[in-house]
Amino acid sequence: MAAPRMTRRRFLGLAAAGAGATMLGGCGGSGGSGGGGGGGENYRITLIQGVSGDEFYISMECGAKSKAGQLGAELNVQGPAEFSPAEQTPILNAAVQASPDAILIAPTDTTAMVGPIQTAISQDIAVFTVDTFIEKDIALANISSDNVEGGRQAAKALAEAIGEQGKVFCISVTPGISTTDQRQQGFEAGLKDYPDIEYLGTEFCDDDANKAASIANAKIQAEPDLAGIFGANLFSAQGGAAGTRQAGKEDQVKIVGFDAGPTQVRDLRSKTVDALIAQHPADIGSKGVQMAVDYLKSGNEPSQKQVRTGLTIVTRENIEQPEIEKYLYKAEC
Ligand code: T6T
Repeated sequence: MAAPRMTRRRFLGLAAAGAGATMLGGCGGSGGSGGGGGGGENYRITLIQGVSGDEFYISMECGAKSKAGQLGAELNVQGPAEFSPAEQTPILNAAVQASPDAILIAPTDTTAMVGPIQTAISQDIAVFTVDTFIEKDIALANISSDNVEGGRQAAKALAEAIGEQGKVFCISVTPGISTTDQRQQGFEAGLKDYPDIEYLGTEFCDDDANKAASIANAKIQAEPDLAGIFGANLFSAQGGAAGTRQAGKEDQVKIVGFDAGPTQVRDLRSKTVDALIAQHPADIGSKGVQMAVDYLKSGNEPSQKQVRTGLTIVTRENIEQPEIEKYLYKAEC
C-alpha cells in the first residue's frame, strides 16, 4: 500500500488531535468503543446505503449513529430508492459536493461505482466501503460479512433441511453486486459436498420481493418436486417464501435465506423458512464510523484493508436466545 499523502484532511486531523480534542462534538463523548479513537473531533461523515428502507441498511444506520454519537461525529445518512448505480451515483455526487470528511458507502455495483468513488477520493474525502465493495482497490478499507462463507453456510443449512437430496435453486439480486455474487459462489461451492443434490441454477429478482415470489412460484410449477430454495438477500428470501406459499408448497419446499429482516423472522417462526444467515449490519456501521474517525484523527491508513464482521445462523431452535436475538434486524433505530 502506498504511503499516506499529507492531504488537507489528514493535516487537519493531525492538527485537531494535537490540539487535544478541543472541538469535542458533544453527544456522549466517552468513546468506549475500543477502537482507539476516544473522544471525537466533530468530523462530518456521510453514510450512503445500498438502498433506503431495507432493514439491513437501517440496522447498519443504527450502529453507525450510535458510534457517531459516542465519538462526537456528525453523521448524515442517505440511500437511493432502488439498489442501482444509476440511482446511487447522483446521491454520491451530491454528498461529495457537501465535502464531508469521510464517506461510508455500500456500492451498488462493482464496476459502475468505481468512477464516482474515485471522484470522491480525488476531492480528498476519506472513503470506506461498507457491505459491498468495488473491483478497484481504492477505498481505504471494506467492512463486511464474509459472504462466500455465508453462502457455504446456506448450502449446508439447506442440505440439512432437505435431507441432503433433491433439487434446489437460488434467487439472487442481479449479477455485479459483490456480496450476492460471493454468496452465490459460496453456495455453489458448498453444494459440491452433496452429490445427491441437483442444483438448478440462480435466477435474479432485481431486489424486488414480488419478482422473487413470481420466480419461486414459476419454478415450483416447472419443477413440482423442487426441494429447496436459497434466497441470497433479504428481498430474494422474502419473495421466495411468499412464492412458495402462493404455490401452496410451504410444507415441501425448504427455504434458507440470507439476512434477518422482520418479515423473514416471521417466515421462520411460521415454518415457511428453515434458517436465516443473519449478518451483523449494526457492527458494520459502527466499525465504519470508528475506522473513519481513527483515520481522520491519525492520518494513518487502516492496517487491515478488509475487516470482517460476523454471521449468525438463526433457527427456530435458537431464535429466543438473547445472543442470537440481538442480531435480528431493526425496522427503525
Ligand atoms: O443482504 C444485504 C446486503 O448485504 C446486500 O449487499 C444487499 O442486500 C441486502 O441489503 C439485503 O436486502
